[in-house]
Amino acid sequence: MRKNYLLITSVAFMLASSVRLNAQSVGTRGVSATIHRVYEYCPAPGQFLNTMPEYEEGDTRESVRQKAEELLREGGTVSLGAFGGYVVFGFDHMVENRAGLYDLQILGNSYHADGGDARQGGSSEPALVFVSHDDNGNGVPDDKWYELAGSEYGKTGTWRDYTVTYHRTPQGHTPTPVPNSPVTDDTYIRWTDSEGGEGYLAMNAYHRQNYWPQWQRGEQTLTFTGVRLAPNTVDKNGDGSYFLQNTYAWGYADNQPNDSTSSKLDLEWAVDEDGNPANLPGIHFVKVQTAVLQSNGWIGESSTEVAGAVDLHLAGGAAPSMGENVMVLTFEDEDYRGEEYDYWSSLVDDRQYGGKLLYGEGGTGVYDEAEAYRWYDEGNTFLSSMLNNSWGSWAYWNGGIAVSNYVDSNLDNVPYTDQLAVFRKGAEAGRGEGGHGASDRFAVINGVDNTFASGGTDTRAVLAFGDGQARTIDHAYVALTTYFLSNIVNGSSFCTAATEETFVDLLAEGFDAKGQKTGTATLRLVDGLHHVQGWTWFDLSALGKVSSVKFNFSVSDDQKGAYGVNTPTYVAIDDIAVRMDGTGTGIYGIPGASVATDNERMYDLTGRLLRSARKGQIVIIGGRKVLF
Ligand SMILES: [Ca+2]
Ligand SMILES: [Ca+2]
Ligand SMILES: [Ca+2]
Ligand SMILES: [Ca+2]
Repeated sequence: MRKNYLLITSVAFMLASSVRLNAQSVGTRGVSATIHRVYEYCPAPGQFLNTMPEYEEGDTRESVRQKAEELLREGGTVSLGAFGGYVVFGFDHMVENRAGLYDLQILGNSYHADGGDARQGGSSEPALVFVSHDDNGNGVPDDKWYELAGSEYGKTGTWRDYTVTYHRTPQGHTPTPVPNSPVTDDTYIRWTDSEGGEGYLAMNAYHRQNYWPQWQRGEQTLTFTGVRLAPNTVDKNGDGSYFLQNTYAWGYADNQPNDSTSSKLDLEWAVDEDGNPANLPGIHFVKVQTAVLQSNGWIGESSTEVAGAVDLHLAGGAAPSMGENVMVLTFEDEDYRGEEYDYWSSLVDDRQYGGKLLYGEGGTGVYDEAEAYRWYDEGNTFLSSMLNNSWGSWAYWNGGIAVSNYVDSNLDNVPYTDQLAVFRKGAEAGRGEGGHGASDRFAVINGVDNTFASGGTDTRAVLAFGDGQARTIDHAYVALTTYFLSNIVNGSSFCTAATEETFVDLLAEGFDAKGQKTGTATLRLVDGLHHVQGWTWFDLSALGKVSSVKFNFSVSDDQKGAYGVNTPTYVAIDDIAVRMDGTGTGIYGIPGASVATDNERMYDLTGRLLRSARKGQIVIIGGRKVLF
């Protein structure tokens, strides 16, 4: 069978010279807006290895580092290779972290292409970005590193402390070509990982040089540890002819195009190893590390390119990182815009279960609607919520959204009476600092639609705009409660512990003013033995303008019983961001990312403009790789 290689988007080819964007020095205060020094260049194997920078006989780790430094200072591009490969570089000054503004941008060669779905697709080869402040002032990156928590932080597909070992191709290795394909060796470089997985980096006909860093050819294995993002590649036609890399929303390098706001980075996102905000005044050093491990047939493995970095405050690109007209419901007293001094605190019940606020004086709910537990973020997001009613009584067990400040890390035999505590690694049982960004308060959603089971009830919690206006909710942050997580990890008399087959999804169902459903947004909380870690970004923008949202859960069969879902449906939510003008630019500028390339022009694989192409030549037109 002859495959059609026409009009195929490439993952990993080079547009090196065409992306030499604006990384030149800016003369302000004698400092440079771009990379000053490369401290380490440690790529993993990959199809662009030994070509960018170019390896020459006799090169050492140090001479290759110098070449990478020269390239990056002059607006050139270096390849980091497959998963784990990295570069560490620095600026000649501190890149400031200014409140509410993007601060830093890593340039890459990502572009959007036709065929993308809700997640814009194209060539996205995301890398994690780590940053460091020169605490000891010695000008060397020997200080604490912080991770920029991007849109995939904490999600079930994001694996921390993931290790991959590449094994050097043995002497006398016999290539495994894929018939009628540019793949010349499908078993070229073997890798093994810390999860018991293994696979190969393939060699393709476009890149026939050695893919192993030649200055390290004496080494039999190369091992890298980092954060792995879920694979983002899609075989669009199902026959291996068109691979599309979905972009992740924000917070990575070589993921969104350089001209997209979503490629910019806010140092506010820096967190330590436990997910606590770093609160850095600024940074001096940056580490960029390839975060995906995936092969894409004939176009080879995904491998991040770095084409420079920019201090946006010096270069003049520091747009507001919170978007225009976005308000956030934080559940913090100081952010409340109404009259009451301690509004959100006053809504935290004095015990987690059976308290007066959520269950009434008698402990069985209140029977007068005027007394039902409710809240309203008046003058801010205008979001509101009220406990559900069942048989004339309003109580939290009927479903609702309760304000909380309880925090705990114990997962052994957590009783149902501990329903309002958010799980935070290492935290003592207590109150405060459990919310997103170590804030004091958040809310706990409880309820599920169990009407699929006989005898099951509908207790979905409702979030609604209290002023009757429909708006787009951009996103919220979600974390697990200790009660939920203890059941998932250890099981209980209600619910079995998760196995490889288990999943639990949080659903946000949008409704317009007429009660018509606008859509459903899904966040996977549990995926087999992986679960959400820390506060995790939940994109709600696809629901469009909504008057209300109902939260629901969808679970695998092992989590169901005679009355519906057995898993305790309690999940924490915080920092709910609303676009106030109905349209808005969206937080972090996610929507409206542009298509990067000019449809009229044709480039060769090194990015040179072409007037014509010869038969059999692969060129780039409109961001797509085309075989003539
Ligand atoms: Ca900032
Ligand atoms: Ca790239
Ligand atoms: Ca230092
Ligand atoms: Ca909060």
